[in-house]
Amino acid sequence: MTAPWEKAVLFLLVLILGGQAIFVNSVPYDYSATTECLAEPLKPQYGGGIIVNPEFEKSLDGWTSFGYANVAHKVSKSGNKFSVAHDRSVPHHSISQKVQLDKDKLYTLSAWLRVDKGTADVRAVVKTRNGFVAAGTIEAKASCWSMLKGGLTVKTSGEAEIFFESNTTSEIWIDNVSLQPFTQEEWRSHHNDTVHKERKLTAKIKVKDPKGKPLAGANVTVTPIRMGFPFGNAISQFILKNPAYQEWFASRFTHTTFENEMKWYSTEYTEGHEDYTVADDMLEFANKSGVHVRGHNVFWNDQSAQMKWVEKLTKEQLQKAVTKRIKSVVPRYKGRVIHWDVNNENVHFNFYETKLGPDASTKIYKAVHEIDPNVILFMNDFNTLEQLGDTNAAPHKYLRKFREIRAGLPKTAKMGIGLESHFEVPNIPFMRAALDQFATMGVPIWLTEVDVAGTDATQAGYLEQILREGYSHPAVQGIVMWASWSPKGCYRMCLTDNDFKNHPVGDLVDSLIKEWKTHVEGTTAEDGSIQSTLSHGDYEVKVNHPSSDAPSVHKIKVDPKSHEHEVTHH
Ligand SMILES: *[C@@H]1O[C@H](CO)[C@@H](O)[C@H](O)[C@H]1NC(C)=O
Ligand SMILES: *[C@@H]1O[C@H](CO)[C@@H](O)[C@H](O)[C@H]1NC(C)=O
Ligand SMILES: *[C@@H]1O[C@H](CO)[C@@H](O)[C@H](O)[C@H]1NC(C)=O
Ligand SMILES: *[C@@H]1O[C@H](CO)[C@@H](O)[C@H](O)[C@H]1NC(C)=O
Ligand SMILES: *[C@@H]1O[C@H](CO)[C@@H](O)[C@H](O)[C@H]1NC(C)=O
Ligand SMILES: [Ca+2]
Repeated sequence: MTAPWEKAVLFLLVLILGGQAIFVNSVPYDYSATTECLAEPLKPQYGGGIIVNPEFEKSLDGWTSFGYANVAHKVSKSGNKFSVAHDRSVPHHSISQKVQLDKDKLYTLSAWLRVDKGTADVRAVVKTRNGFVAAGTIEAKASCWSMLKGGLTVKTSGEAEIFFESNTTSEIWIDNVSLQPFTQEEWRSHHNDTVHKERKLTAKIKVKDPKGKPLAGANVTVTPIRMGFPFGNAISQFILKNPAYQEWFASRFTHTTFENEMKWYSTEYTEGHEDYTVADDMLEFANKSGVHVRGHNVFWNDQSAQMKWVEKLTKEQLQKAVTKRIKSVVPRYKGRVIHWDVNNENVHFNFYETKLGPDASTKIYKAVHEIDPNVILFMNDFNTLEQLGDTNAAPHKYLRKFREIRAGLPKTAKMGIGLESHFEVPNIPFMRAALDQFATMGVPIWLTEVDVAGTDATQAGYLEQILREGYSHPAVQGIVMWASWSPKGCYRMCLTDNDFKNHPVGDLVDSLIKEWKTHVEGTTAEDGSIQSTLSHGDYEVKVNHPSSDAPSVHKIKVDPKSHEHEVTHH
């Protein structure tokens, strides 16, 4: 564990732009989070930020009772001082602090919480002039301290009041609260830092002549062929007979998910009549285009997504049908899909648990793993990053299910965290704080179904914030959007019209792809080499030198395993 406050020390960033020195005081972002409940919690992040008396060292200075709760100051056996809100007759009777918030800033919040009996969902809420804004939620326990991590932005600047509410009336214990503001510029500098550390590297290309001697003064053009960071979009069966759709898709994306075509209700709508023709053809198209496929899905845990014939099965019959489905679809696509969404949306829904018992999901994950030990087993669900209103899918709820399944699998099984990301209005500081919590699992995190509701006026702006945040979070390993095209319209977001001319969201996606790819030109030095910062990916290297009439063309892959390349110019 890193000491968070060390990272929070202000540092001075000097940017030299066009010969001008610009000084930016930038607070680095603290990505750490703790999702274990601890006996002795950790220090407040950023020394508490703008919170007064964040550790309750100075009694209750800065804090007041909210509603009609009574507030006490207590000292633990080990000497830690904290506050307790008690005699709470309704959820929001609690303890609070007044803060000044700025509408142009992004706020990251953290706090350590505990209750005196049982467990409770505790939420951090900020009362603003425009109403209440939820900033984070956690399950607090009586035996240990839990870290809440969240964030918010506000619509108008001015005084606000932060407090903690719970779904029970037990005591809430509070300590080490932090509210750290960031300017937009600082937030962007966090993105930039991650992009430089995680998505790019300094690559060296050494050009030699056929005799193996370094070739100085050669002109080198490095052109991107394919992004290294997985960036994809869903597709529908309409792509099979539509060359314009194929061309539009294949020239942009590295990864895909089939919207419906691999789902059980698509491959065995009628009991016993399996038909994989459409899914097979789509897989062939993807493979031919160099596009990797996320398998979606073996099962979907939503009652309303079941076929009539499945709903009617007895427990024993359903168990047989489930086994048959796994043995049919998983071997068929073994080695051809990189991920499986195994029992889709099993944080929200429990069709199979209801019918087959509480360990139904775990058994299904295990069976898929036994057939395809290399495929990454994803838990795919919504409202984990999108919004705080759906407490059933808060990060800690998702992680509870994730841990339960992981505990039932062999250590060798690979799991992944799939965050659907169907957004309305994004809360970007909350999204980042939620990703920080998922990152504590140390497994691949993908945004699997990104889209944004709404109209041209807001959609592209929100989509940009979401995609940049995902691309720039150190723990996110891939992004797939949920904008498959159909002549009757898309699920919620179409990138193009029916002639594959971009809508504003399509233009945004294209400009991000362009930004995330790098293109360089230069001349080799005396030692025959050229060095440059390149995004991970596949490149074409074209070399021109007076020693030959024709350029030579080479292909290289730039990733953390290979940043030095030698090419021979003929
Ligand atoms: C708060 O942080 C202090 C160190 O600054 C630590 O000693 C204390 O245990 C923490 N308290 C809680 C409840 O996390
Ligand atoms: C409050 O939340 C906890 C933790 O999720 C849950 O176990 C409990 O049943 C909830 N209590 C009420 C009264 O809703
Ligand atoms: C972006 O980050 C890199 C590495 O952290 C740094 O060298 C560069 O100056 C930054 N650029 C901007 C515009 O912040
Ligand atoms: C296409 O299929 C071949 C043969 O199965 C495989 O080696 C290759 O990795 C696939 N390509 C992609 C992009 O999935
Ligand atoms: C190399 O590039 C320079 C500048 O762009 C150009 O003048 C020169 O002709 C090029 N040489 C070759 C061999 O292509
Ligand atoms: Ca304390």
